[in-house]
Amino acid sequence: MSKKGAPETRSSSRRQFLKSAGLTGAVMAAGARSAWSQAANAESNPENLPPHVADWSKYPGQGVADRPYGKPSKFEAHVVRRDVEWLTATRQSSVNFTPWHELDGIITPNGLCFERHHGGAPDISPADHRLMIHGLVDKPLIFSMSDILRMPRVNRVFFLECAANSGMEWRGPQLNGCQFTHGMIHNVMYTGVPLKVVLNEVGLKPNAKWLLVEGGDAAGMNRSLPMEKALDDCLLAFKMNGEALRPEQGYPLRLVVPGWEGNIWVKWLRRIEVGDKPWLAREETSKYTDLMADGRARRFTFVMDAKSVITNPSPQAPLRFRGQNVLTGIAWSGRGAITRVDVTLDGGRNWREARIDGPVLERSVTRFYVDFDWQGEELLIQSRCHDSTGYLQPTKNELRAIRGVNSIYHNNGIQTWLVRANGETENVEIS
Ligand SMILES: Nc1nc2c(c(=O)[nH]1)N[C@H]1C(S)=C(S)[C@@H](COP(=O)(O)O)O[C@H]1N2
Ligand SMILES: [Mo]
Repeated sequence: MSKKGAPETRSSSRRQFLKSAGLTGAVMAAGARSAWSQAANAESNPENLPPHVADWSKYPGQGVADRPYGKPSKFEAHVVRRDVEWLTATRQSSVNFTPWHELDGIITPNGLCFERHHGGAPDISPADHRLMIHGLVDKPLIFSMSDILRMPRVNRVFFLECAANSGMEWRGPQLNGCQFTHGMIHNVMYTGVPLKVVLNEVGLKPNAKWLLVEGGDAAGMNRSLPMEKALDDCLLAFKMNGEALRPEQGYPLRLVVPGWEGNIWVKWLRRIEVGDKPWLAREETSKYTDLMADGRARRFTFVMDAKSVITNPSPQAPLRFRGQNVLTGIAWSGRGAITRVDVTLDGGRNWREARIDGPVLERSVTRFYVDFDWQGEELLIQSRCHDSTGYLQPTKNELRAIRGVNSIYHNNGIQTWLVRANGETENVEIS
């Protein structure tokens, strides 16, 4: 760990990452390591323990007017999104990461959902926001937010994963913490209008096959979306986890493209152009290709394949006690539901089926547990998941055999953590 708690880099392959991601420059990272320790393990004040009467039992607490909008306890101040300063040239065109090692269940709290934007996050007045739909339609229309809020809406839980999640890890272990290796994913309940409802309203011409979806931010992010997906399960979302989208998640309107890479989930959605083919030259997609070993590139790799990671223990959440312990993690698949998760504690010699708990939904994060006993032995822990298509999460070497190591995107390989005898946990790989 560096002084400032920057995730450690283990080789120079980050240069390759920066280069391929079209990013330059390097500085430092945020989040002191000490702050990562779990508050529940901090030293106790004996004055507050039995047989004494705890301080907070002696006086009334705060009143209901003190918190018009509630915040977490001050003891949870270390539970924050973190960024890695050297990863991108600017803080506007950058990314921060979800602290999965501090979360449980399947829902990511809005304030902890990782952010990725290419031109900073605007805060747009809903009164001034418009969505224009034009091109191969019968009736081009401009929708206001109040138009959209009067259309039939649905509630759906989905994960959003950036295709670059785990992108640093192609050549070997890089970043010490699941927040950094796997933090470019969040999972929330969206409320929104099915895209097909709005497309029905404008009326599609017979040759309407693709949509160009475009954001209203300074980056004017745009991508080509095939009509089949648009009419299947995409949403125009205005709420997440019950409340309005946060500015950084596209307030007042974002596109939800279930199971597909985060890049196409355009935020601050202002325009949809309907056409008969993709807009290859113009769009961001030219960057979102997967370079393979032989120099050829995979394009239109929209779907996020099944993937899992153990969030506890992990480098930011070491084991602290011998005896009874809880191992937990998350699994997800852009192709369907998670049907099973296996966990090994001994580097793959023995696997056991993890206990899945909480809702199991398609294209959503699923939570798993292994309740185990630890006597201070060294562990090599991994999880691997199966999805409803019968797919099994591959090892990193299986992925490399097909894709080489020049990729940034779509790294869904099995993650290994080494738990040392003192409980400290590290990002490693076993061959
Ligand atoms: N308008 C706009 N939409 C955007 C982006 C952007 O920069 N501008 N970034 C995309 C990328 S690359 C990702 S991974 C997701 C991230 O969504 P989040 O910030 O809610 O995590 O938004 C996508 N939508
Ligand atoms: Mo992304």
